[in-house]
Amino acid sequence: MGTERMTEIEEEGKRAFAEAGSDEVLRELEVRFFGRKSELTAALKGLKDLSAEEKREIGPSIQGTRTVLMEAFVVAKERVEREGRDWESERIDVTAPGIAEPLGHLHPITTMIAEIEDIFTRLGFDVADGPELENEFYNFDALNMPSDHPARDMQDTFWIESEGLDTRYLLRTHTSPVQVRYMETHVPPFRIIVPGRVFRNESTDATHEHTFHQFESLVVGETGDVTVGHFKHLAETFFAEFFGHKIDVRLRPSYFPFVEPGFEFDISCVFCDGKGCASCKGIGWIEIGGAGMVQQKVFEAAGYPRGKYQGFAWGFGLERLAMMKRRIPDARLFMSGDLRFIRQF
Ligand code: FA5
Repeated sequence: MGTERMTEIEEEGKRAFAEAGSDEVLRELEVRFFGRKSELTAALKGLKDLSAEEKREIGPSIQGTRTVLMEAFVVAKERVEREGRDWESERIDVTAPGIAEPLGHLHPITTMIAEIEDIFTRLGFDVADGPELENEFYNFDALNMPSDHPARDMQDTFWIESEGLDTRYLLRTHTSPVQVRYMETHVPPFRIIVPGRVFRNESTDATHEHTFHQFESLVVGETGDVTVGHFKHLAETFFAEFFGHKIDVRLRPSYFPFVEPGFEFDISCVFCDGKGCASCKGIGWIEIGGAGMVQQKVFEAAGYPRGKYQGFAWGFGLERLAMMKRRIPDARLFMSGDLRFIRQF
């Protein structure tokens, strides 16, 4: 078989592959040109019987024809596949609106903590925190409430079984224990805020939940540097920023063992501007939290010398503030896990 025959096969094959219109035809052509009984295969097999000179003469043309036809076959295969596709059924409308994945978002209390932290950090406050599982010393004793102190009954407590331990554990009833924890490791002057979750073993209603959030603040300096006047000004500044308009703060004498003098503080009603409405029961003021000048016994519990420092502490409930700002009727909604409520924020 000579090189002329190879050229003929090549031409014939190229034409046949170019004209092939279906998979079946292609399979037939594959057998015809590359199959065991094809002329090409026979020619390749026959090479071994040729002399070296003949091999040199005809070998390359056999190989060349095979390569050309293989390429023609691949091209034809791709073309047949492309032509056979139902492109219309595969059309993608890139302008069709997508299907939105459901997205979660921050809990309203979390958002409010961030908002309040933002206001205080702009005023130069640091943010501190402490454990929710607290021990008796920090939650009570260090705050001037030894175990026989009647004030312990003011906050109904979830006690943790602590048998065999060297101290009794509980779920903290307020954020005030962080005052002592912070002072143990810091030297005045400082100003901090402490947002946190607290727990009380009490029956619930629209303004009482067993699990809620408090915001504590503590400002301490050398004796004479920090006064009740500073507290009132700070509270008015904070609440005005928080509600977006001027707010008055008033103090009423009250008792908390860890402050002396102690106060409860009210803000002018945010709904009627102090004129008197249903929300403030016609009084014009709304009760917000507790405050006072830090008891020297608390400084002593934290390891400070008596009389060297002076400061104020205050704390308020976050749910009650959120209820006021967003007009939410029930404190129990926040921890209810009801997504219909959460999704509104
Ligand atoms: C305290 O917890 C003091 N630690 C606050 C304090 C700090 C006083 C620093 C002095 C100096 P009281 O028990 O009143 O105080 O709680 C403070 C606030 O938490 C209340 O004014 C109220 O807004 C909120 N609160 C109390 N109990 C609940 C409850 N069960 N559900 C929702 N909010 C509550």
